[in-house]
Amino acid sequence: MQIYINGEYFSKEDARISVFDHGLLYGDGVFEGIRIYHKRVFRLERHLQRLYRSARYINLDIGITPEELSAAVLEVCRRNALSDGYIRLIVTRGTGTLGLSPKSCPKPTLIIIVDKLAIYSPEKYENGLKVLTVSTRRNIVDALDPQLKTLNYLNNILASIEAGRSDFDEALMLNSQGFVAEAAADNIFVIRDQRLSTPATYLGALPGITREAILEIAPQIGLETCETHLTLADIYNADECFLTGTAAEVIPVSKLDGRLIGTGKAGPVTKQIIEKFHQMTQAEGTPF
Ligand code: PXG
Repeated sequence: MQIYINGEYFSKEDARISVFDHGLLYGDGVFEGIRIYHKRVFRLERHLQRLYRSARYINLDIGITPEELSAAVLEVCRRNALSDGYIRLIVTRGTGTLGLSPKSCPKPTLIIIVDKLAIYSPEKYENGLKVLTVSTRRNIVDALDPQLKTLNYLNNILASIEAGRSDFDEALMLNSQGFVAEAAADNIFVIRDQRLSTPATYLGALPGITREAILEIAPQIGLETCETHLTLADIYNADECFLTGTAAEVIPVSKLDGRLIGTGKAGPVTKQIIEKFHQMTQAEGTPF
């Protein structure tokens, strides 16, 4: 494995950053998780756009252009020669002093890791996930906007711990007003009466790259789409429900808080969407 740090390559054992890096000290940074399918990077441009938006939000100058970063990502992919895998792109504020001011950090730390991906078992794609609505609410927009992908994932981690402690597969998070936001690391969709709905991003959902792809696929199979307010009642009473994310792709939800959703197995529309999404990942992507 060859890991990129600030323009240099290191083995997994030698890839190190300073304990004074503000990404570690304060979670001060941004990141992306990107998928490689068949030696092609899926929606690289959209991931880079989101990364630069996240960086702008935290007032971080990445220091190189999106074109240069894109070339670096593709070079790391080439060097690691994985035909299917996962890219983790991290930009931290860089090395500074123990004070939290970014003024002590002259240069950001840019890390690119390419690795194999750990995913849910095939059984979960057939029988669906058991999801728990957790008490941890999604970060509020006026404190840390969940539309950006920052290194500050404690909110999601606390949610994930809560669900895991009760042996659920995933956590569903509400926003501070009680509307459905998203799962701990995935977006949520419901299908009812041939309409596909997902929480609007301003309600606390990340604008997922997979979410975006699913919103493109839906009209192709005759579904209306809607980005809106959803409550728990909308999920409990859905015909079908699934989560989307770079790692999970499209995965059905069979149970939420003890309520069976639909038949409790992957529904027919969800299966169609999974099929279309697979076709998309096979056909698209930036080659390296
Ligand atoms: N919401 C949150 C909070 C996320 O972190 C998504 C939604 C889905 O977005 P994308 O763009 O991936 O469709 C994410 C993405 C991991 C891992 O290591 C997490 C994500 C992506 C890749 C890997 O658990 N989260």
